[in-house]
This record gives sequence, structure tokens and C-alpha cells, in this order.
Amino acid sequence: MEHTNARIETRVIHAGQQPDPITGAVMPPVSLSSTYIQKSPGQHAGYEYSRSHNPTRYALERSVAALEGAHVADDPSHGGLAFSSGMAATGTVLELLSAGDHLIAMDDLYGGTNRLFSQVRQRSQGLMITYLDMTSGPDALEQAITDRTKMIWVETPTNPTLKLVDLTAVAQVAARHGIISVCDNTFATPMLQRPLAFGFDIVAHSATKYLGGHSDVVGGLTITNRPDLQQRLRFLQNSVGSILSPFDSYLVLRGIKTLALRMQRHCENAQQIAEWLEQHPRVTRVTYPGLPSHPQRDLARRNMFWVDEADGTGRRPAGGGMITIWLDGGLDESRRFLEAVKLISLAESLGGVESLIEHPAIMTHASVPPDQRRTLGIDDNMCRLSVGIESVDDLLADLEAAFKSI
Ligand code: P1T
Repeated sequence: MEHTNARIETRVIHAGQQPDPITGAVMPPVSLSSTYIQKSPGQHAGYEYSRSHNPTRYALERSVAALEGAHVADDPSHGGLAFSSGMAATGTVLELLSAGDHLIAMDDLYGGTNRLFSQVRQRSQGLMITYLDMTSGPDALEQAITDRTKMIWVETPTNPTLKLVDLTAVAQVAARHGIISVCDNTFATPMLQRPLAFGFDIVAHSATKYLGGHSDVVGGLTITNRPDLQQRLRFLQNSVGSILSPFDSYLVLRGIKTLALRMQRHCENAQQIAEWLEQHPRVTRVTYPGLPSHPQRDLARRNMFWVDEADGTGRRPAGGGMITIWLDGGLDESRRFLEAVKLISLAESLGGVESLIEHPAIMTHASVPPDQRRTLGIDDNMCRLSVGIESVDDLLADLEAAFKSI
């Protein structure tokens, strides 16, 4: 049973997995065999070679396909594919494009995505890339489209400035022009935001973050509900070889089982901390999609929400677990603050059970050209906080002690 009609809190635990038919094992076994026996040349039980087919990876792929609302009926993964990292997933999606194709990307992206686009694929694949602030609405996007535009790539909320993209508007523009639309859904997760339901063609994830959830695995995912794109992505993944290992597939699948619970706590903690930070005298600005002061507050409510039948509207707004702040000061103050946190770890990455904090300009977004960083506000006084699921009182106390030191 695929549990596709069950609520998402049930799907995170059951979707894509059945007890092992031979042993009855409730968790999918970690299937390490690199190859599978054939009765006669070309006659096998659906598994030929582990780069191409792997039962543990398939279980993860079916699980995320169910969470993002994909169901490609004739595909063994139902529209999901698991990659060796988020960047491997991104790189393989770019392989859908041909030399000379034009890609329009949101202007704020994870630094590594910007690096892959501008410093690798522009040269090696001959892609033409336009970075666009899509918060200004669909008109600017329409104007940027040329007859060579083949893909639109967004993150929402963006990393690290937490800007939002109107998913419905972008998907409609893309569909009207026959352009493939891709949303990196790493920050929101399918618990809060399901881009396919807004009309997007492909969802990408760094599974290293909330899906894995425990900072102990690096992985990536793509999900699509278009059979043609799934077939092509599967072909490209098998050709390039950018697969997730069976053990890492198992770890992500294990992490996903508690995704609903974890996201609930990430959101509750982050909401409280964002409200507290907004009042703090050492903070000049806070961005968090759950704050009434977020410049796109109405869009936040339309894009990101819990599906909650108990609530009359069926939707309860949710801001996610990421907060970006600008401190009162410059690089010296940021350094002192980041060196002073004790419970919260100064480290790249996000989405784990433990709280992490970082300095985008020096760390995750160092590869973004300085003028682009300045335009986006990725300044020396900006810090990005990934709020974990610890006691919120302990997190607030840690932040307050660190503020005292600057
Ligand atoms: O690190 P990897 O699993 O390869 O994922 C890349 C990636 C893709 N998309 C988004 C939105 C991301 O945030 C990332 C990775 N980001 C970090 C490591 C970071 O600290 O922001």
C-alpha cells in the first residue's frame, strides 16, 4: 500500500515502504549488492545493476514522491530520484538543458548553486544565465524570457535572505511558454510547501538538511509528476552516475519518519526566536516568513502552511526553521557574536535537530560575486540561524549571552 491518500503525517512514516516480503522486516533492508542475478541475458526481476536500480534507494524515492505529491505511475520511483548530494541533483537537472539554452534563476540562491551555474555550467555547458529578482512579479519574468529560455530555477524561501517567490505566478508563466520550472524546496520541505501542487514541473532538495534532519548524511533529491521529465532525469542520473548510496538512502528514509514532528518544533522555536530577535536592541533587522513584518507576508501565507483539517480554513501558516538577522555593527561584531554562542554551533548547513549559525558572506555564500552579495544584502553584519529542536529557553539564553559579548 502506498498510502498516497493518507495525511502527510502518516505518509512520512509509511509511504513507499512495505515490510520485506521474505523476512517481514518492517524497515527496508539496506540493500548493498551492486549487481543482481539474471535468469537469462536481459531477464531480471527489475533490478540489474545498483547504479541503475536499488531497492533501498527506490524506497526513499517513493517516499519523497508521495510527500511532494508526485505519482508517475509507470516509474518504479513514482517520480522521485535520490542523488549523492543536493548539488548532484541540481547538476543532473541542468543536464536537461542543451548548449546555448537560457536559464532564468532567482537572484538569491545557495552559494554553491550560484557557483555551479555561473562558474561551471556557463562554461562547460554553454548555458546563458539571467539572475532575476522574481519578487517583483511576473512582468519582469515575462520580459526576461527569450526564445532560448528553457528553464526557470527558484528557491523559496531563498538562501540566505529568505525572500519568497510567488509559486503560482511563476508556474503559470513557465507553462505558458513551455519552459521547465524547478523549485528548490530545501528550506520549506514538503511539510510546509509542495511546489508541484502550484504547477511546478520539478522539485529539488538538499536531503542533507531537513529531510535527513540529523546532520549525518549528504544527499539530494528530485521529484516530478511529469513522466517525460522523470524518464529523462532517470536516464541522465544513470548516465552520469550521481546516485545516493544504499546506506545514505536508508539514513534519509529514517530521518523522514520524524519530519512532521521535527518541522513542527523547528517552526514553533523559530517563530518565538524571530519575535524575540525583532525586539532586541543589538539587531537592526530580522527576516523570517512567519513574522508580520516580512515584506511578503501575504505570499508567505499562500505558499507555506500546514494542511490542518481541524482548522476551519484547512491551512495554518508556518514560517519554517530559518531566520536571517543583521546585527548592529560590522564584521567585528559578527565575529564576536558567532564566536560567543555555545549551545548553537557555528557551522555551515542547516535543517538538523541541533541549532546552527553561520556568516553567509564568509561561509556559505563566499562564492557569490561581491557585487551580487551587496545587492542582496549579504553583508558583514548578516548572520543566518538554523533553529533546531532544543528547548527554546536554552536557545534564547545562548543568544542573549552572545549578544552581551558584542
Ligand atoms: O550540500 P548539498 O547537499 O550538496 O546541497 C546543496 C544545496 C542545495 N540547495 C539549497 C537550498 C541548499 O541550502 C544547499 C546546501 N546549503 C548549505 C550547505 C548551506 O549551509 O546553506
